[in-house]
Amino acid sequence: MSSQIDHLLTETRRFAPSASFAAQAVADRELYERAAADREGFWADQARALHWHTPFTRVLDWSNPPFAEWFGDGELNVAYNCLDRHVEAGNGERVALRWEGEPGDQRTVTYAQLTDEVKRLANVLTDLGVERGDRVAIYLPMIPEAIASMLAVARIGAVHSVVFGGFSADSLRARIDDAGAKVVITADGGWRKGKVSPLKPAVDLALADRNGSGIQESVEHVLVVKRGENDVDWSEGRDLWWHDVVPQASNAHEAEAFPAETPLFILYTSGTTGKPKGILHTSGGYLTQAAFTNRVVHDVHPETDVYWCTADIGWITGHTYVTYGPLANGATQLLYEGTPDTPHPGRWWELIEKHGVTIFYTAPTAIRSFMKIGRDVPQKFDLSSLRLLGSVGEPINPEAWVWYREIIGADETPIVDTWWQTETGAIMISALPGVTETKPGSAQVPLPGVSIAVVDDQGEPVGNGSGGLLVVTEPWPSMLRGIWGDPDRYRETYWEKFADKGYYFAGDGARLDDDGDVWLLGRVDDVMNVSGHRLSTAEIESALVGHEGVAEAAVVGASDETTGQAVVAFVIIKSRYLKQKGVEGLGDELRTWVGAQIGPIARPRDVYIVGELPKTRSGKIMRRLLRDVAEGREVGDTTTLADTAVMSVISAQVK
Ligand code: 6R9
Repeated sequence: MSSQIDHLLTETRRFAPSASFAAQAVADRELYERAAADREGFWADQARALHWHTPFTRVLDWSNPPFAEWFGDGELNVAYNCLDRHVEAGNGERVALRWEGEPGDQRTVTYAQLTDEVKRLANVLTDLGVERGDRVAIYLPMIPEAIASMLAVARIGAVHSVVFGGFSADSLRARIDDAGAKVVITADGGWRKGKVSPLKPAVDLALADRNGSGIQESVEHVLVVKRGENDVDWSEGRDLWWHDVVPQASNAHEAEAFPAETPLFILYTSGTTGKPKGILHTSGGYLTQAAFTNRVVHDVHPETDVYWCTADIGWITGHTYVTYGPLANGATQLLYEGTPDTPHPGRWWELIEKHGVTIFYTAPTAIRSFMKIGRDVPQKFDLSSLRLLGSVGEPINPEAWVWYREIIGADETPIVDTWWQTETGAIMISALPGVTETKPGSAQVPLPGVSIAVVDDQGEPVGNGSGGLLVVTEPWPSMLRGIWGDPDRYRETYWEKFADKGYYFAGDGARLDDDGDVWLLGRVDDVMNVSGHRLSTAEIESALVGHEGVAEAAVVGASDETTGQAVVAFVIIKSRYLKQKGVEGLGDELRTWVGAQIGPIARPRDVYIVGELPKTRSGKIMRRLLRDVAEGREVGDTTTLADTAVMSVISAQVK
């Protein structure tokens, strides 16, 4: 890793903002000065851009760390801020969502229409018994109803837990159970890669008879959007069609004011253990930073821009930069249901041309896969409407950055490489377009109001030109407020490592260059980043050992040209199983198995069947060595292994 970063640090290309971009940019240099002079006052100013039913008088309460309160005595309604207030300001006819389905069907939803739909759905949810603080699971494709569902749940002070539609029934069940969801909102199916991918059957499976499981079913109702037109089973009394209840419901619904710290959502993300963590976000601080960062980093001019963030709402990027940020700002955005290459490899570029997209925010893995296909595909389309490009989810290598700028951005648009996490809720490190001179491959500088440092194991700053661990040194408005139901794990995971300093430990390695700019080096824990999605090695290992043939498994993230990292599994097969069934086809069977257990994104790229795994004397698997094998490198230092011969055996078996 460090040789790779040294290579990156020799990157010397610099791109100053054009005078014309700078002249119209939302951000300016003064933001840094104001935030440096009075950090809390700066965030209070940003919060006042929202509508508060009851204005706050306190900004930050950090008297009980690591549990923060922001704007604690203020009251607001998140959905009101994203909807009604734009309608009341006379912008009801502005388009909120320009939606396109994968098969090419289209819908245009104005702020007035979206407000109306959300009010009806809020009434439906209330009639179904959903009250303030109750949890609602959302398992939907990228259709306007998905956005409406999140906002309706928020409107009544309930808490949503969006589960990515690509997750399996088992993953869905674990998330429903952990949150104790009362209602699930889903669809019959959604369009993916040219066909309907069913969703309702996974919900049925997740809620199937639990006799003997010892788990009390929390779900009372399942609300189903008709999208895929696929046949679905029906549980009378439990299941309801959206089209039977939402259009009929009253569109009169007054948004109630809730305290700023009212829980807004839980979003599960992979940690270092097998059990996903339910990251909890609350209302006022989250919405403040979501709206602010979307405005200044994405340079959103709501009257004129057509903004497109390609993330699914199943991930934090979809929460903050599809639903809450842009809608709080009253922006017009494109929402697309399908995959980038269906029905043809130029589908995204076609959408940009057709809808006149001006701001485009996507992940390095997508950019690299387009690079692989070749520039002639995007060059067939008119991309001249684009004026700003963004990147999120993993480090973007300079080659991809430069390709993105040249081929997609006409060698002209600024690129913002934005570092943040599910836990941080919103962007933390990024260039400000129109202000910062950008460097390909570096996320660069903390945003105004955000305090970060790169430190050594003792929490001491490493200084320019050195590498260490990335920490956040002061609380920020959109920070996580905890892990659902597990305050101890919250403390241990993020705050214990630098407890004496009170720093938040992000789990990422980073390096400062001579200018003090930040270069992210990837995770320092057992979390992989595959196509911008976080997966834990432990979670996949536990799925593998759940297979009848597997005795032991070790999983590593190996670097991959397209997906950033790829899942590579090393498994030891039970000898009885080997005698009876042999290894023929077993690798493929295990790949499919993991896909079914967790979801297709977790499917290993390679499965190696080995006789032994490298372990330390205390029995810890040395993943570092397996990564060397998986990446085809010479195996590193093996002196701490209990059995130093084991690596040569494994290397031979892998070949
Ligand atoms: C928003 C999101 C968080 C992890 C994070 C880091 C990696 C995200 C990055 C980046 C380098 C960037 N990451 N953005 N690494 N440069 N611009 O992706 O949230 O899914 O929770 O992942 O992703 O490793 O710790 P999440």
